[in-house]
Amino acid sequence: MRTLNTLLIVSFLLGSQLAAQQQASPQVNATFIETKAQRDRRMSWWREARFGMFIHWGLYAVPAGEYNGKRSDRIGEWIMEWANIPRADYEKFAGQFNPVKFDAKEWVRIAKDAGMKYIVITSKHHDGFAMYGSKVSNYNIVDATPYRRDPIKELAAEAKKRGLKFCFYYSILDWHYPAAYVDAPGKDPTAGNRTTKLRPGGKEEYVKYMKEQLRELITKYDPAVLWFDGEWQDWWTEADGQELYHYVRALKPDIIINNRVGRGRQGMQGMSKTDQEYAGDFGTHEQQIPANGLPGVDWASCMTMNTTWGFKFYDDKWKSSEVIIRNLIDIASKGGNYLLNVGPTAEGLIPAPSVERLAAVGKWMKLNGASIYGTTASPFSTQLKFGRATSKPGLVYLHIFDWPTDGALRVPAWGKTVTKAYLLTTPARSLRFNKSADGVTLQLPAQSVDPIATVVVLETK
Ligand code: FHN
Repeated sequence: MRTLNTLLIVSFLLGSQLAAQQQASPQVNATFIETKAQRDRRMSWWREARFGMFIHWGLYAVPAGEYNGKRSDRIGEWIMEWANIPRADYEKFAGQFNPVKFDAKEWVRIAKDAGMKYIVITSKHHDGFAMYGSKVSNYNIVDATPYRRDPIKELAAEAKKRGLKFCFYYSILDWHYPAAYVDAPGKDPTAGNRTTKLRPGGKEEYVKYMKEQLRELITKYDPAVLWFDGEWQDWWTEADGQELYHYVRALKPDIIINNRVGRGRQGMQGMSKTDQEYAGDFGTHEQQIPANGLPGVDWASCMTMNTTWGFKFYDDKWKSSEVIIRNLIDIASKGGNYLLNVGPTAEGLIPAPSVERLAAVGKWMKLNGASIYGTTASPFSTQLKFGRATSKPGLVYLHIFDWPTDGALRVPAWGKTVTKAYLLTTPARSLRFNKSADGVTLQLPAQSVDPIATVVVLETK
């Protein structure tokens, strides 16, 4: 009896919900109950990784943010929506899409050298175009473009070769699906739109279509994560999300699926509501970082490096390397992963400003990666004035953004006893420190190692 209760209790998020659903709706056809230990094993690489590359690449890179001379400060991959481009006109971009400069080796090198451990690429975005050799739809890069090659196949192979996890983004919203139409004032019924409607019988048809695409994506490329999106459609329900979640896990039991498969997500804040259990293994903050830590919760923040996901040739609002590195530290100090985006050009190049910034992140990660990978959230109950903290058993990593002018760093007490302190880059040279009731004061060298963030390690007992 105890074992059963434990199983039911630990099969959180979905197992027990599924059991309820099965009772509620017999059409659910995949059962997935896992113990906490099994979930921890499945999630472990992802929790260790902390840093990944998001890639938004598709036909929208052809117009690159401009259509009939019309530009917008809206995100580039939504051009079919904000430029009100009818489906038949948008399809013409396929004839112009020929990324001859695409080099899987170079893309994976850029990600790996930045310190990234996984890659999530758009297999299909809202425009419905498959960036891989799909047998389910000929609206794909191999059959519908002069390129006639499958870049996803090359990228998956190279990522595996270089030890990076390969993952897919997949949009539930599909502006190209024949049964979908737009019913909005001033919009062409076949253009893009935040929401679509499906003709009678269209939903069953489309769900079948999605499943066939997901089956070929999983069986052909063996992705480690499925990053769903576009789930905010009126015709898409939490029950659909649960069902799709189990369908995908039945195809690949150790796959990890984000919380945008169902309807639990609370907008850009990204975490699932708590009024019931929702489908998904991790929360998805977008373009934001939670104010406070979420220790013990699986979540990731995805972010652009400028202000668009898909390439826009005139978007030069690039974040600085300092902001990006401090975001990575801030997110890790709150127990989350950072999924940082690049939007390659239609030629197949990652924009130079992105490459430069990723190289700068890589330089910092080369020296300080231990203070990010495999860490958990800061043990301090309040935000540190001088920076952030991450932790491992018996270790705390202080990330110092503001170097104390008097060299004295005051660290508040948090219940552990400091036994040793040193700069992460010079472990053999211990730092002197004084203990008091309200914490320890470290004596730091006059100069910081890196003004963006210098890491001090505290050994504790
Ligand atoms: O509409 C998409 C958008 O194009 C982009 O893919 C982001 C990435 O997380 N998600 C949606 C907006 O929330």
